[in-house]
Amino acid sequence: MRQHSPLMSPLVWDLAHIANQEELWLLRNVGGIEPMHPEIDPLYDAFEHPRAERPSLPLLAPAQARSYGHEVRGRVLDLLESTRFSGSRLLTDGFAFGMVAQHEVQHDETMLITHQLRTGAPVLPAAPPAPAPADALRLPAEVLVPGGPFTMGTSTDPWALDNERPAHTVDVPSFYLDTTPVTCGAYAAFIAGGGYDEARWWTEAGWAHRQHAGLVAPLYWSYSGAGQWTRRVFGRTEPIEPAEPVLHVSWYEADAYARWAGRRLPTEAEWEKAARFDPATGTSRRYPWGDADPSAALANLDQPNLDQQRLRPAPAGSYAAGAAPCGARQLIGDVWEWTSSDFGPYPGFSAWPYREYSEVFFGPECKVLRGGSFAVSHVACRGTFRNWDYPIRRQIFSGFRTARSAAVTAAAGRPAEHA
Ligand code: AVJ
Ligand code: FE
Repeated sequence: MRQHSPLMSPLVWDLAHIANQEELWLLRNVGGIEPMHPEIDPLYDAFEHPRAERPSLPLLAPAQARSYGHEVRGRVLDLLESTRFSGSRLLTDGFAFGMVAQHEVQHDETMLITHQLRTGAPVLPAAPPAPAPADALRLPAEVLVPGGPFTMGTSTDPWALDNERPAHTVDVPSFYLDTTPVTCGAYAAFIAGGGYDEARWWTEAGWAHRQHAGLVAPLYWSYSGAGQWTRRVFGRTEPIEPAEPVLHVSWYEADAYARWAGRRLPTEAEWEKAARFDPATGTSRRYPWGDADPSAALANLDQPNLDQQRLRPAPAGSYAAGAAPCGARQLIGDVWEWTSSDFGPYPGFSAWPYREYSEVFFGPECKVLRGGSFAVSHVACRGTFRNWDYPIRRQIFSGFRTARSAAVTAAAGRPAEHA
């Protein structure tokens, strides 16, 4: 019931909101069934009540929220048995069911973000971090993605959401992309090198935010002296793992790191080309490794549902089997990756089935994140999937990797290289 941060809903709101959306889209829209509790609809409409307001609403209590969810799910399973996946756009390929399934797992990640924010008992027993991959040290720092057109987005993936559509051709000049996400160790070097102290690495808005918010390190990091950092991970404090991708950085911090390193964030099109383009066939894959569904050997996804729950990214260089044709690893899973791009419509976009999923967020206020985190379900993860948030946000499971244009000689960034 409690609100752990004004940025997040009370967990019990997410629980009943999941059920309410399922009721709206499946029982009412698809099934034509009468509303079960029309009086509660406005409470769970995300656009009627911003997150900060939600704790003061007369929400269903946990037991009521659970029984509402079970009641809806039982009726939905009955409906599913008698539904034919044809006859309307909402039903084709079971889209409405797919959309609702994706909505639920997205809120599962949201709820895990709340668990990371909250204080109190640890979420999980301590599990040792995964070992670093054997070839991590031999991996090239960056990979080349050759220039040329590729197919971005999709018109055929049956459960793709409106913002991933339609497929269209984008010409992406040659560029280099980090083989792995930026690690905690590399990020600690940015901090130690004065990255947070010099305005020249930051955009104007980023520097203003860094000053105003007093940023000195990623969210959840604490300085323990002598160059050492600890961080809070789901209720436990531990030393940072230098080999793990950095988490909980804002777009402004990611962008500043990239400039300090003499590089830049990749555009969204660059990210997707690196993740999907297969030069051997000239086509775009569903995932970096091909079209096969994700598995535990290919990507760090679905962590909330695994038996061996670590609830954290794997060390940089993991998942060799999930590498893209260009050689980049961990594009899917582990950490959401900030791109330089604003969230906008693809050419030919049309809002469907509701404007409030994507369209109302289009514009320069939101930056796109790609690839999915350890907390993302495979149901809501693919090479075309787009996430977005404000550039100051960092309670999300956000990291990044950097890029540079191949045609241009990399400008020396950090002071050491000028010296
Ligand atoms: C795509 C993660 C930005 O949580 O605001 C959940 C997903 N949309 N319910 C969000 C979503 C409606 C959305 N993000
Ligand atoms: Fe929602």
